[in-house]
Amino acid sequence: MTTTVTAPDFVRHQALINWVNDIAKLTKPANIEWCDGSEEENQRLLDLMIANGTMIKLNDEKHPNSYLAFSDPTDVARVEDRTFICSEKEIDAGATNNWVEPSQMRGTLNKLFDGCMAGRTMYVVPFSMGPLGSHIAHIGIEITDSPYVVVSMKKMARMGKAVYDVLGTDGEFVPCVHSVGAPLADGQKDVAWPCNDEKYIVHFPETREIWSYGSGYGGNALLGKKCLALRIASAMGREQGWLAEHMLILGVTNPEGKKHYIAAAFPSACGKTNFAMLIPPAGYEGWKVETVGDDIAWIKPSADGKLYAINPEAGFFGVAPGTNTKTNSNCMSTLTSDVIYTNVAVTDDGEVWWEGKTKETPANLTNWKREPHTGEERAAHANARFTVAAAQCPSIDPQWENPEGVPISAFIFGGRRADTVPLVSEAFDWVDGVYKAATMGSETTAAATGAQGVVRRDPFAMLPFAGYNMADYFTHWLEMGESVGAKAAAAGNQLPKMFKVNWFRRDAEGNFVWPGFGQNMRVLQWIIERVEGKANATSTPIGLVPTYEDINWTASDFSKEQFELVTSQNKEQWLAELNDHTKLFEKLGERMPTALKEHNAKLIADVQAS
Ligand code: SAT
Ligand code: MN
Repeated sequence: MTTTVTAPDFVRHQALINWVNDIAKLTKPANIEWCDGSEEENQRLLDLMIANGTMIKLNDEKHPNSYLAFSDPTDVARVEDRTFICSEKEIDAGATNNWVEPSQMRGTLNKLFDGCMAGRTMYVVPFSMGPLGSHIAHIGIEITDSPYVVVSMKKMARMGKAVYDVLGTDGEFVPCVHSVGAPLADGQKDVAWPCNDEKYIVHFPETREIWSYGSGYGGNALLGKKCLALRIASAMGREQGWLAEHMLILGVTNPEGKKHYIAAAFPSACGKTNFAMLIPPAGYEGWKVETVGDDIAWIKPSADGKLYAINPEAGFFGVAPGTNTKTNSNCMSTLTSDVIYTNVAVTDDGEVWWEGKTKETPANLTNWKREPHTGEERAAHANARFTVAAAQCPSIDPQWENPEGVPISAFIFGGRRADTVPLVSEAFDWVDGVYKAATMGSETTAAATGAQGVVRRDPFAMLPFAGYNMADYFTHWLEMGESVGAKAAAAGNQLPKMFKVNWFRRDAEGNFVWPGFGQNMRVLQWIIERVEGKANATSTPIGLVPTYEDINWTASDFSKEQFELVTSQNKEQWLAELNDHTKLFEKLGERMPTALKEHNAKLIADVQAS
C-alpha cells in the first residue's frame, strides 16, 4: 500500500494520522479500518472470525451472544522471556527485565514489521484505560492486524469513537503497535490463528511506546492491559508520584454498614478474580463484598494522605479452569452471556466446559486443540480464559467507575506457597510491608510459558510487569510511604496497613489445608478489624499474626489443629526463606534500597534469636 491513509471525520488528530500512515507504510496491510467501537463493527469482526475458523459461536440458548476462540497450541500464555524493557540505559530496566539497547531493538523491529501485515487488514483501535475523559485515565491507540484483539479490546477497555473526542486535535496517547507476524502472500489462504514462532513484546518506557510481534494471546496482544496499564504506567507513576499495580480491588461492608476498600496483589492465576468476587460464607449474614477490579489498580494519593485506587480496565480476562458455582458464583453469573472464551473445551451442543466447571466431564467434548477429548489430556488449556465486560458482574461495586477512585484501607500481598509462609501476617509498619511485598515468592503457574510449580521471587506480583528497575520500584514505594504518610499524619489519617497472605499451604500428603474461596472472608474480617484497631494480634519475628481465637469461626468446622498447619512458623524454613531474600536483594543490584537490606538483616537476627 503506497497511498497516504485517509482518516474518517471523527479523527482530527494530525500527529496520530501521521503515525498511522507511517505504520501502514512499514507494515503494508491490504486495508486499513479505523475502528469506531460500534456493535455493527463488533458483529462483523466476530462473523469474519467464524468464517476464518478462529472462533465458533456457542449455543445461543445456553450462552447467548458468546463465542469460543481456539488459539494456536503454541500461543497460549504470556512470553516473559520475549518481553523487553528498552530504556536508554540498561540499569534503568534493572536486573529482572530483559533489556536491549533501544536503537538496536528498533532495527530488529523495523525488519520484523516491514511488510508483516501484507494481505491483512490493519485495525486502528482507540481505547481509554480508566473512565473516558477522567483526569486519571490514559488513552492508547492500538494498531493491530488481529480482529480477535479488536473484539477483546472492546470488552477489556473503553474502546471506540468517543476516545477521539477526548483526544481532540492534539491530546496525548500511547502508541501501541501489534502484529501477529503472519503476512499473507497473494492468494494465500489464512490459518485459523495466525502467529509467529518469533515473538517480541517490547516497551520503550521513556518514549512510552509499545511494539508487540508474533502472538495473538491476551497479555501479549491486548496492549492496554499488562503493556500499557502496568509496564508503561508503572514508569509514568514513578515520575508522577502514583502507583500502577497488579492488584484486584474489592470493597467489604460489615453488618453495621461500614465499608473498607482493599487492594490485593497476587501473581497471575493465583485467584485474584475469585477473591475480588468473594461471597461471604454461612455465618457472615449482613456482610457484603463488592468488586472494583480483578487485575490492575492505579493508585493516587490525595492531599490529605489517602490512597485512591481505580480499576483502569473495563472487563475481566480471567482463568476459566477451576471456576464453578461453588468457587466463584458471581463469576459464573457474570458469564451468563456476551463472553469470548479462549481455549476452553466445547460439547457438540455448543456448551463450554473446563476442568473444575462440573464434577462430571460431559460426553462428546472437543478439547482446546479441537480434537475429540479422550480423557488422557486436558479438555481446556490450564490457562484458558474468558473475556467479559465488568459491568455484567453481579457484585460490581457502585463506585467502580468513579473517576476519583476508592480510598484504600489495606494492601494484601499473596503468593502460592506450599509451606513456610503463614495464612496471614500483618506488617509492623510501611517499611516491613514493602519488605513483605518485595520478597513475595510464588509457585509459577500456566499464565506464563515455562516451568510450572517452581517457587520464584515475584516482588509485588510485578516481576513480569514492572516497567523499570525493580530496586527503583521498591524505592518508589518507600518514598510514597514517606510523602503520603506525612500528609496523612498532618490530616489525622493513616496509611493503609499491609498484610501478607498465603491460601496455599499444604499438608504432608500434599493437600491444601485452607479451604480458601468464600472462607477467605474470615481472614478479610480480621484484616479490616485490625485496620479499625479492634482485632487482636500476636507479635512474631516475621509479623503480627492472629491466634485461632482471634478469627471468627461461626459456622465453620476448621479446627485448631488445621489452623496450626496453615499458620505454623518453622525456624529452619524461615532462615532459608530470609536467605533467599538476601539473594534476591543481591541480584537486584546497586540501586537496592538500604532500608530493605537492613530490614533483611534484622529479620534474620530476630528469627535466629527466636
Ligand atoms: O495474559 S494476561 O497477562 O493478560 C493475564 C495474566 O497472566 O495475568
Ligand atoms: Mn494479571
